[in-house]
Amino acid sequence: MTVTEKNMANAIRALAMDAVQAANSGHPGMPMGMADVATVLFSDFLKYDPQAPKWADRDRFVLSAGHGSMLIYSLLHLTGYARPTLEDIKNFRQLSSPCAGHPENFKLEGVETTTGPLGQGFATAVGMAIAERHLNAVFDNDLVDHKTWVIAGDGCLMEGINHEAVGLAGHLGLGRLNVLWDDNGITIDGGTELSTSEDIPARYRASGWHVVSCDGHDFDDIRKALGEAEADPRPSLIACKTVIGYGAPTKQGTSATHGAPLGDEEIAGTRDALGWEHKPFIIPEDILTSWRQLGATGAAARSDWEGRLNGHAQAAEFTRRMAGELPDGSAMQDYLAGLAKDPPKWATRKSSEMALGAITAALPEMIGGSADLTGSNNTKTPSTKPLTKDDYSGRYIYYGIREFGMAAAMNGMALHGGIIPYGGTFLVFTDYCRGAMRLSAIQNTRAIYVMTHDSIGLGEDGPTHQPIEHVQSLRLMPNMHVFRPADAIETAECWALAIKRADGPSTLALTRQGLPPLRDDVSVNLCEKGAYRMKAAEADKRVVLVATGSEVSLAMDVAAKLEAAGVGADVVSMPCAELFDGQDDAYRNDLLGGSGVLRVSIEAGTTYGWERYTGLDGLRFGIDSFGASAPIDDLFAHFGLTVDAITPQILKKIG
Ligand SMILES: Cc1ncc(C[n+]2csc(CCOP(=O)(O)OP(=O)(O)O)c2C)c(N)n1
Ligand SMILES: [Mg+2]
Repeated sequence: MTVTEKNMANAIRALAMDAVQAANSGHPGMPMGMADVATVLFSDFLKYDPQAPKWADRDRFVLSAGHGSMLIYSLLHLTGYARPTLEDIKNFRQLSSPCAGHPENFKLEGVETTTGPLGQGFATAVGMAIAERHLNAVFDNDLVDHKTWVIAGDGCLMEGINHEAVGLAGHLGLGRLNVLWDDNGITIDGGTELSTSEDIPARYRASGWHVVSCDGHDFDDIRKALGEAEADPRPSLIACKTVIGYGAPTKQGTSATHGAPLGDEEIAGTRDALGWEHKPFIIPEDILTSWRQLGATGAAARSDWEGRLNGHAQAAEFTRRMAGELPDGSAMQDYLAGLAKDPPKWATRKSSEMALGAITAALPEMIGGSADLTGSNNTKTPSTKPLTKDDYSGRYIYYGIREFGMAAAMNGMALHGGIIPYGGTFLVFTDYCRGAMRLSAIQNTRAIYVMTHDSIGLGEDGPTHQPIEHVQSLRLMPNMHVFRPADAIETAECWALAIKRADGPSTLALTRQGLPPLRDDVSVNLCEKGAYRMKAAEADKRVVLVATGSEVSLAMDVAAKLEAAGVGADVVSMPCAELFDGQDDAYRNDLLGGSGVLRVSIEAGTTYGWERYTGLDGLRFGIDSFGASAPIDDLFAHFGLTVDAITPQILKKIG
C-alpha cells in the first residue's frame, strides 16, 4: 500500500492524542490541527538532518506554540532523531522523559529553543534570523545559507511581544523568516472572536511582511503557500486555516481539544474518523519507513556543506565562533593596565562603554544594541557599526523601543550560535525584558544585559525610572548572574566574567552617576569570587560593611569615619552575589564571619534579602519605598544613604 501524506500526518495525530491520554495531561488539539502543515514542512521545505542535529547550516525550526509540544516530539521521533524514542513519548510529561510538558532545548536536540510562554518563540526566531543574515554577510553562502521556520498560534500573535518582533523583522527585512500561523480561531476561552477583531494580515503587511494563506488540511495548497513564502524576499506569515483537534468527532474545532486529554471514547471515535486502526503508540512499519526515508534525505545537504566547510579559508574561525569559544589571548589586559595607571572617575556605564571598546575590538562575534537608549546605555563602540537591512555585517542593532523583543532576539542570536549578544536599556525596564531574561536563564544562553541607571542615583527622572527591587529580584532568578561593579576596574572585571560565562546570562547593573576610583591593582580579577575585602579593619574589627556598586565608595567613607572613632571596619565589595555564594565556606566565613562583628549592608535598593549576609542582628541600609524626583545628592540624603546618616546608627548598634 502506498503511504499517503494523510497517513503520515495521522501518525502525528495518533502519537499526540495517545501520549496526552497516557499522561492524563497535555495539549492534543494543536498537534492534531497542524499535523498536515508540519508534514509538508518536514517533507519538502525544512533543511535538517536527524543524524546531525547541531549541523550549523540547518534550518532553524521553532515551535512557538510550545503547548503543542507533542507535535515536535512526534516529528523528531518519526524523522529519526536518536531521541525521543517511542519509550520517551510513552513517558510524555514524566520526570524520566525528555518529552517535557513544553519543549526544552536542553533536553532534546532538534528543539532549538525552549518555548511555552506564548509569543517568545516567535520573537526568539527573529534573533535566529538576524544571526543567519549576519553570519552569511560575514562569511558567505557556502557556510551560512538557511532559513528560520516558526509555528505560532493565535496566542503567539496576540501577545504584546509579537508587535515588537514583527516590527523588528519587517524593518530588518528578514526574508528568510517564515511563520506558519495555526489560524484555528480557537484559544482556551473559546473562539478568538471573544477577544480580538484585529485584521492580522493587514497588520503584518503594514509592517513590511508578505502574507499568504492556505487551507491547512489541503497538502497541495499548503505546499503552494510555503513555496510562495520561501520565494518572497520579505518575512512571511502563512495563515494556515486549520481545525483544532482535527479528527476528533465531537470535539474538533472547539477549545475542548486545546489542553486536555480527549478521553477514551473520543479517541476511539477519532481512530474511526481518521481510518487509523492501530493501537496506541503503534506506528505501522510502512508509515514509519516513509518518515525515516524523508528524514534521511537531509544528509546529502549536510555532507555537501561539510565538504564546503572543510575547504573553506575561514573554516577555523567559523567553527570557533559557532562553538562559542573565545579567541586566544585576553581582550582586556592592556585596557586594564591603562586603567590602573590612571584610575578614572567614570560612571560605571561609561566604564562599561570603555571596556566594551576593548572587548568588541577583540571579539568579532559580539553584536550589541540598545532599546533606543544608546547614548544613555553607552553600548555603542567604534567596532560596532549598525546592522541594517542593507548591511547585515554590522554589529550594532537599533532595536527601537522594544525591550522585550530585544531580549528575546538576543536569546535567538545566542541559541543560533556564532554570536555573543549584548543589549541595553534602563535597569528599571528589566521588568519589560524579564520574560526573556528568564528564558535566557532557563536555556543557559550567553546573553548579556547592560542595564544602566541602576538606582536613585539617576536623579530627577524620579520613581518610575529608579530601580528599587530590580537588582535583588534579578538575583532571585536562578542561573542569572547579576553584576553591580563599583568602579572602572570592577566594571572591566565583571565584563570579562560575563563574556567568559558560556552557559548562562549576565546582567550588569551600571550607574548613571560618576563614581570615585577604588582600585588600582589589576593583577587578579578580584570580582571572580563575587565578593572580596576591599579594605581591612585597622582598629579592632567590630564591623563588616558589605556594599555593591555605587555604595562601595559610601561604605569606604563610613569605614573611615568608624576607624576615626576607634572602631575597626572591613569593607567588602560584592559585585556578584551569585559568584560569592558559590565560594567555599572558608572563603565566605573569612569575609563575613566572626563572632561579635556587626554586619552591615549598604545598597541603594530594597533591603529585602540582605539578611542573608547580615544576619537578623545586622543592619541593612537601603530603600524600601519608591524613589523620588530630585537631584542625586538630595535623594541620597533623603533616603539616609550618607556617611552622616549611617555612621551613628552603626555606632549606636555596637554600643
Ligand atoms: C505568555 C503566556 N500566557 C498564557 C499562557 C497559557 N496558554 C497556553 S496556550 C494558551 C492559548 C493559546 O491559544 P492558541 O495560541 O490559539 O493555541 P491553540 O488553542 O489554538 O492551540 C494560553 C492562554 C502561556 N502559555 N503563555
Ligand atoms: Mg488557536
